[in-house]
Amino acid sequence: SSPAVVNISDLRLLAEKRLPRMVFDYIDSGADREQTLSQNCAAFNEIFFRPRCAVATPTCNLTTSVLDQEFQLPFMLAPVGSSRLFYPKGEVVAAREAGKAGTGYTLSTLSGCRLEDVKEATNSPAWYQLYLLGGRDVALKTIQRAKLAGFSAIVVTIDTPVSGLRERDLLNGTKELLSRNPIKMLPYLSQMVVKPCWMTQWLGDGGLMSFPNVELEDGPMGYTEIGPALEASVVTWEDLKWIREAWGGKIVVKGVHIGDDARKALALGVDAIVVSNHGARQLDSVAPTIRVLPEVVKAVNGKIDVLLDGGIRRGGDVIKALCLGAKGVLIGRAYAYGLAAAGGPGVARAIEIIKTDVLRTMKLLGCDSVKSLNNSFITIPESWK
Ligand code: HOC
Repeated sequence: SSPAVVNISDLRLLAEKRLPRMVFDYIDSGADREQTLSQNCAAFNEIFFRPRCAVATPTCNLTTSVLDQEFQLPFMLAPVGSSRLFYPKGEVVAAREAGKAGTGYTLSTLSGCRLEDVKEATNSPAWYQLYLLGGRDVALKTIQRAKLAGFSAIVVTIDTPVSGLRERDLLNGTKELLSRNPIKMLPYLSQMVVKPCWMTQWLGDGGLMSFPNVELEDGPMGYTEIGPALEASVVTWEDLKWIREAWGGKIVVKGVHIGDDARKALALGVDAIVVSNHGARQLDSVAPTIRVLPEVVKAVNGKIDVLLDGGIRRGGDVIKALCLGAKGVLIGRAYAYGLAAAGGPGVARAIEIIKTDVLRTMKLLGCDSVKSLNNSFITIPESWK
């Protein structure tokens, strides 16, 4: 908890220092011209607070309940693929820190750690994010493992009918790195050798990335070739119905942008929705998530929980989303930078920064419980209404 790290941008700079370009940009970049990437953050600046002054709030309650589970904080950790590239045992490390803070962790299908080990690392709620890679049979094995391991919800991402175009990843050879084929990686090795600290830790953690929760057949080289599977995870409403039945527990749909899709998800019997544009990594030029949150909240009319991710870098952003009707938010890059900068202490610092921001902002707003936040605490642009 170095005093030099006062905000998430500071963690981002430390991550950039430690990581090879291909790994840093994998976290940092977005799709196409990255319009939505910058606007996810910038849109929060269009919302202004309306504080109640001369109000004492000696205690502030930050707990929220989502899917009937208690979270000590109104934010949880979002699924972030390939976290083991950022730091040894990255997914386990991040889940452990979420658990210590009393908040949730969502494990990506594209985890480098076994889902059982990740679940074991936390006593707080852990959700499993599912891609349909390799078809329903492959997914079914993972669903059964996730159930057995004790994940309390499955999160189905619906915005990946094809992978978004991340130009920085193309230039840097990120796909080649994930392909696990050392020959394909050769041209990009120079990015790694200039980061000896990362490289030593990465090799110590086993080196080449693997995806132990996606039980694909091994390719001709004797290892799982994840590359082609990363091109798409097509999930239709029919698939969602199948997943809901195969899982038989709480189900969250992630990647909703519009009221119509929210209503479809509701009709299908899902338990929660995440308003998400995949951290601006899929379709560029979609509206920032905070901008479309009111439409989705209105569409579900309080019948299920609505969460949001995208662009959260400060506690004030969390509070603005709650004022607009979200039950909580997910942070992705904010903690991934911390993980990449310093492992567990980096994730802990990211959580602490946002938590203390939330607490301070609540006091400045004159509100003593996040459950009491509503749209009377903010002003939004006329065009959002
Ligand atoms: C399966 C097709 O969520 C990311 C990950 C992977 C997206 C792959 C999409 O990098 O955003």
